[in-house]
Amino acid sequence: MITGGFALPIRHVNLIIIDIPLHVFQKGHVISRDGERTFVMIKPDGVQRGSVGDILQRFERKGFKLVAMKFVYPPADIWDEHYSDHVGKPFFPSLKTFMTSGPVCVTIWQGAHAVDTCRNMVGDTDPWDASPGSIRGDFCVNIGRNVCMASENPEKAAKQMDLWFTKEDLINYELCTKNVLYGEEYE
Ligand SMILES: Nc1nc2c(ncn2[C@@H]2O[C@H](COP(=O)(O)OP(=O)(O)OP(=O)(O)O)[C@@H](O)[C@H]2O)c(=O)[nH]1
Ligand SMILES: [Mg+2]
Repeated sequence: MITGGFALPIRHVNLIIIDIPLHVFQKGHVISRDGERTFVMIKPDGVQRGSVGDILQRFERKGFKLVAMKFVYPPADIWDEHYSDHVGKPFFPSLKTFMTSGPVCVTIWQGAHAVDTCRNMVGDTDPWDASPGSIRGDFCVNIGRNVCMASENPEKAAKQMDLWFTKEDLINYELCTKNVLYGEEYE
């Protein structure tokens, strides 16, 4: 029952009905089979614990397309840019030291809603909060050793992909499972 509020000035509303498929409005944009790209890194602890394969397999199993991958010893100063939001925070010096301590595996994945989905698959920053089933929920116990990262939004994804990869590093190929993965709801 409506108990309060105000009357809408209906006479001023021009109701135009256009037949737009529902999926156009999901997450505010058209769902494309090509989707979007995001950046995922296996951190030094993930590498040292022999978890690179297990972690990457999760993104493959989900149906995302691997478009770039590098195994690198990162230069110390890259973290000032990569984690620019955290420079000056109390944990930044130890974060930078740890992230420079060993090789990391950096990747780019592509698919529908890749940014949000990969982030959810990685899980909450503190493994204490991370749900079982997420990577951090399943692989680690310490916020400073949380094995894996994924970009938090499309802007960060674009910045991080540019920081770690050149255009030439991206491999252009068709995923042969694309049609069976996406079906007819995707353009
Ligand atoms: N020791 C400590 N480390 C922190 C804390 N907050 C963040 N970190 C570390 O800094 C990293 C970056 O922090 P955020 O960007 O806020 O968290 P996030 O996006 O889940 O993590 P990334 O995927 O690594 O970017 C985290 O993954 C942690 O390893 C903190 O309060 N204490
Ligand atoms: Mg982050």
